[in-house]
Amino acid sequence: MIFVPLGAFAAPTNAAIPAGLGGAVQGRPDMPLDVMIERIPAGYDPARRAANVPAFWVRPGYHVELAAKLPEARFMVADASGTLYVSQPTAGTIEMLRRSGKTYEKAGDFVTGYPSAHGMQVKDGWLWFTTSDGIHRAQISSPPKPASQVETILTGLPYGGHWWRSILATDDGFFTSIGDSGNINDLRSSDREKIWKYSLDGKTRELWSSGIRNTEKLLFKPGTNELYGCDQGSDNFGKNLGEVQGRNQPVTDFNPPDEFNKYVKGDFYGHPFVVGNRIPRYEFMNNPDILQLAASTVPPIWNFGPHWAADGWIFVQDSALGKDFYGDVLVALHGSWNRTVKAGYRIERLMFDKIIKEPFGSQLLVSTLGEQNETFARPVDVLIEPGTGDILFSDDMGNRIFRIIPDK
Ligand SMILES: [Ca+2]
Repeated sequence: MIFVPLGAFAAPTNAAIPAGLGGAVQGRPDMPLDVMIERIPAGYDPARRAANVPAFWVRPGYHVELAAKLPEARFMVADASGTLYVSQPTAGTIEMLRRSGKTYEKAGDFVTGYPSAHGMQVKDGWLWFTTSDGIHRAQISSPPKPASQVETILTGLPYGGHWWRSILATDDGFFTSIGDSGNINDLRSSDREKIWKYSLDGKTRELWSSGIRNTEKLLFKPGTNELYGCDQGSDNFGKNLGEVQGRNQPVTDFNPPDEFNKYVKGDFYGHPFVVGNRIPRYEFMNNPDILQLAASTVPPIWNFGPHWAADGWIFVQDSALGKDFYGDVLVALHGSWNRTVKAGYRIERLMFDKIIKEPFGSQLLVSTLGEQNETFARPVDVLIEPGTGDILFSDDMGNRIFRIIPDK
């Protein structure tokens, strides 16, 4: 995903499929459609979605219902009592929702007046949340009430560019990530393109990892202190070869991947010099240290498709999905904005080998692109719903939260 000014990101930016893809892939008018278009399986079965759900592709074995309508629904967390908190960065609000059966009703604003409020975490009775320039927390209550007081723990983080901040509070500190100010800026000497670990009071910090482009959510693998996150790949990979965005970009359309990374203290993850599995970007080919940078880059433990825009994600533990999903990851992919043909726009399951505990495959659960590549939703975050174990995912284009339910 490219950085966009706050307030503009919710707008769908994808053009419709160009008429006649031969014109879109100059030099290869024979390129088959199925190379350019995502291979969404046939069988858009309307029985797999409720009447008020758009014409998504839904994996056989599941169905999708509408759970809530909420403007600008971005990230989601739930507390122990089942209150759902949803961030609305442009409004600067974190909204509370309560479930009534299979749908949600508004239960008031938890906080207002925090523009760019985005990342959230519930820990020990507090809701930690981020704005672009800071980290805050407020006490939660049951039944839900607006926060009586917000503690600002950290201010002064760089604003603008990739403005989304992650938050992962632990017993001895908190992690946050700061992305590139643009597409491929060399910001090695700045605070950006890094994951930081701060003391709980925000007064001291240590560098955790570097070479990050835009990681919006950090989580420990359950039961461990291993830190993971998705990182969104850069744009215009083929520009130096003469590509023209939107008309003739055969290289960029397929490069680089979005990444799922294990972030180890002290390690470097490549950005902006090296993408995916240690491939240098053309812009940096003549750097005298490019091979050294490639050698020091930790490759992703999984590569998602290019421009899929991996946003929120979660490790699955107990869920309605069954034991087979335990230890897997679910990812909400917001979808491409500048690929010739749209890609991403999905809820994807990243499957972990149960013995060696590493990813071995990924599986499409729901595509929010229609049969004609129409955009019906842009997924932002995903959550296992307390009490039911269903999957919820948010959509900041249609201002909705959907529920994915396994067939009984
Ligand atoms: Ca990387």
